[in-house]
Amino acid sequence: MHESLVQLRDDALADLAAAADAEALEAWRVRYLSRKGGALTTAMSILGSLPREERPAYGAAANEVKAALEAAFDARQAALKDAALAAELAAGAVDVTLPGRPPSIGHLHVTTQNLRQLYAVFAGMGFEVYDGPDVETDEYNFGLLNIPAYHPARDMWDTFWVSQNKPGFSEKPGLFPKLVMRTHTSPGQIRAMRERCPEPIRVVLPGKCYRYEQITMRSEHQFYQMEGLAVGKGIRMTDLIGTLREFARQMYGSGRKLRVRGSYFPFTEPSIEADMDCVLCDGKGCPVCKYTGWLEIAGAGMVHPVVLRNGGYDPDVYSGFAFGMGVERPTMLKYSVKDIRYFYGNDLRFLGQF
Ligand code: FA5
Repeated sequence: MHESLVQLRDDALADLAAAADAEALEAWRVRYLSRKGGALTTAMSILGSLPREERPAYGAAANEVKAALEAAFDARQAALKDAALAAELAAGAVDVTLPGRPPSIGHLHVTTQNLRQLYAVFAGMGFEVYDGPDVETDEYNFGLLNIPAYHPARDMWDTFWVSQNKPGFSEKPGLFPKLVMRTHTSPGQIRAMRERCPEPIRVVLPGKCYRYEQITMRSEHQFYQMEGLAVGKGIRMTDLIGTLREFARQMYGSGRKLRVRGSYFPFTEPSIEADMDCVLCDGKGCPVCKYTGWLEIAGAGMVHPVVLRNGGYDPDVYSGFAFGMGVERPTMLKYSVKDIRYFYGNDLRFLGQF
């Protein structure tokens, strides 16, 4: 082979081996294989100046070098691509020996925790949980609880009415029952009584209540209540007071004191408010109990004879007591939560504390 071709081939292969990336590879291709001014083209161009008898051998050798360089180029290009891919894979590889990221584990909402605690305390006194619907008829929410349409006590429960787009509803008012989002859990009393009558009853009725209220730090338009109802023969006010005292002690500590004050609810007669001595200052007086030493825990009373009758029980034979308590407000007192809106604002910084 012509010496200059051997030199060209060896130089080119050495340079190719040193080309470490795509850019260097392209520069090499231009330098050696480019048709315009590439080293091989230049080597071919001297063919005409050679003696005639040397030309075939030179031409064949030049083609051989060209084929060798092209094959070497392809091989180098493939090798560099493979190396780049391998480097990319290595950089993005999952290291299976690294410790895993711990999944964040949730827990029950503080209201659910409280409700379960309430169920447990009352279950210990023989009360079972009884569920009523969130959407009630006007009759169950008010009428059967001795709150007729004109009764001023209806103002105590500003109400979300449920619109009913049933055909014929507007033309024939009264044909369909008027529906409300229940304003309290008390309508469940009627449901439990009508289902169980004439059996004795001991139930708690938890659930969400809805009131068309101004939202403030103490008042939400959706909040939980838990109702209690006991019906049977010979049930007296002292049973009610004993039940609430036992509840206060189990829930808030064995030394808790209970006091009752006269009150008014249309569905209980007589009606009371039950207070316990303040859990934060032990009854000495603090900002939470507004320096009275007492915290309100429930509205309650003896089931009104009209309500007993509406539930199917003869008030001359049966008697009963009922109580109703909020869930969020006592929790606010227990944990010094300043604003009721935190409960359902879904801020994990708040909820994670419980
Ligand atoms: C009632 O709703 C009566 N049904 C309770 C009752 C039942 C009395 C059985 C007698 C016998 P009251 O409107 O006071 O009562 O509400 C009871 C509790 O619900 C309140 O003490 C309070 O803790 C809670 N509550 C009422 N309105 C709101 C509100 N807007 N936001 C948060 N909690 C509220």
